[in-house]
Amino acid sequence: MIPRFTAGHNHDVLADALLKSGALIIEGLAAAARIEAFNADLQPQYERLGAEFQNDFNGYLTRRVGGVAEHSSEFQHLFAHPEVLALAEAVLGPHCEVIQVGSTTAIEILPGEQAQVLHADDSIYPTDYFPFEMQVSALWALDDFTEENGATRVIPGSHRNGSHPGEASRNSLAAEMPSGSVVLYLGSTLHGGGANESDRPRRALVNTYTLGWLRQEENQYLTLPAEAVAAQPEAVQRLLGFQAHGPHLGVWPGDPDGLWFDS
Ligand SMILES: O=C(O)CCC(=O)C(=O)O
Repeated sequence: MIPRFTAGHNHDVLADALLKSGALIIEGLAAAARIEAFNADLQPQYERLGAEFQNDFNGYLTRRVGGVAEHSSEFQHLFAHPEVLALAEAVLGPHCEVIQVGSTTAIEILPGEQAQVLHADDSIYPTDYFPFEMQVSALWALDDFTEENGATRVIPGSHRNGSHPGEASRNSLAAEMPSGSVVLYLGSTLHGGGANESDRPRRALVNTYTLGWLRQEENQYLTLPAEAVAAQPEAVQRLLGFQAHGPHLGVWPGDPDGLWFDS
């Protein structure tokens, strides 16, 4: 079972559930109007760029868009949602000074797409060197997610400190949830997009958060135009990596904390 909560639940309870199960769902975290506006902003981008990301891993009936901060003014509200950030902080905060973005990806799984191979997002890092989680992913349902339309599949307990069930018992579960809900999973939790056997696309936004001293999966400094960064509130700019990690790592002349001349 994927633990399931509604918005406004106690953060400590949620953090415990995430660390124990490796995944959890929070229903009804974003208003329908916000999701509708985000989808409207992204639709032309799927048409323009979405097919460029098609490959064996992403699928050939899936359209993706990266660098999402540039494409919708609604992005910031999902990316910096306080309940999501509280959980990312709870998992990652003990191992870094500040957390930061890993990647931002809008995903449209089209009818007929097969299930994606199950994987752990933190496989991009040398996780064997570190005895703690390096990443948290927050995948927002931008349509109602059902088993039929390709709801993200998750294996609770498959994370590094989980029960590590044997291959035979590794049955993935569909993160069924209404639009505006989010499924969070640890970087080491096995998951993947489901097969879309419906006749409509299934849309999602997945943002990953990582330790502030790691390299970003999606390099925001070179991906986002300066105007797109400047349009974000300061807290979002910082989360996108536009702040140093501690007093010495990643400083630059425009550092918001004036660390450049101190380091
Ligand atoms: O689209 C989904 O449901 C999951 C996508 C995913 O896990 C990935 O591409 O890393």
